[in-house]
Amino acid sequence: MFGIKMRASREGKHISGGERLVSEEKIEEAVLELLRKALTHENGKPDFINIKIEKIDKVNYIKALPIKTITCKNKKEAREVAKKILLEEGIPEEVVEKAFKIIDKGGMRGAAILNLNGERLEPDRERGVRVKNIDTSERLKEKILKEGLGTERTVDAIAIASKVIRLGIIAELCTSDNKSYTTGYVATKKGYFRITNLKNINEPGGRVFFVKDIDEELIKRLEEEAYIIDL
Ligand code: PML
Repeated sequence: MFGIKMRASREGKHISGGERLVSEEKIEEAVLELLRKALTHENGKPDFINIKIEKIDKVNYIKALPIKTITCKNKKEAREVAKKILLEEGIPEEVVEKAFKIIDKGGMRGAAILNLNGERLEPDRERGVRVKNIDTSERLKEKILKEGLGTERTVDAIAIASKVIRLGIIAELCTSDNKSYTTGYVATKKGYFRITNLKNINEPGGRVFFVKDIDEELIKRLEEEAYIIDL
């Protein structure tokens, strides 16, 4: 398999990124798809696009978390729903509130990591931890889109969420960087809960992983181990 990664920026500021894990004969198609994504992103036109292709020796196949959408009428209601799911996983309320502040501030390319005392554990606070070497199988992607379980954003995010939960992260909270995309999610071992209106239009987004503890080895696995998420 080959990992293909794209990142696009303007005046040094990140605009979009994406990745695919594909067999050799699909490289060309995947590169074009990522290039199109870079050139048409709603957050702006890039002046720099980087596309990297590398061979990956070992790929793990895992099942996607079950997807459920919870419709909320506004951000306040959505935050209550997210909080309830996180409290059920044993995340203290003050740690959930801290996570909301982190995603609302935005500006991180990767995820912040919080332990149950609310301490930040990611080694680089500007960058965060970036979950890489992931993709969604064609049939899972088709199921999500055809059955209306989610959107293209879900197809990307279910790969991140399923991998991190498999690696032992207790829960993930996420809102999109895309200005107009207001549906976010909470993922736990019980599922991937899409929550509408988890942020307001034009607000930044972010990602937080909740852990008991984390070490260098787990960060390396989150960033490097390759996973294709399937049905
Ligand atoms: C992102 O843009 O990376 C976050 C995606 C959130 C997806 C929520 C959904 O499933 O609709």
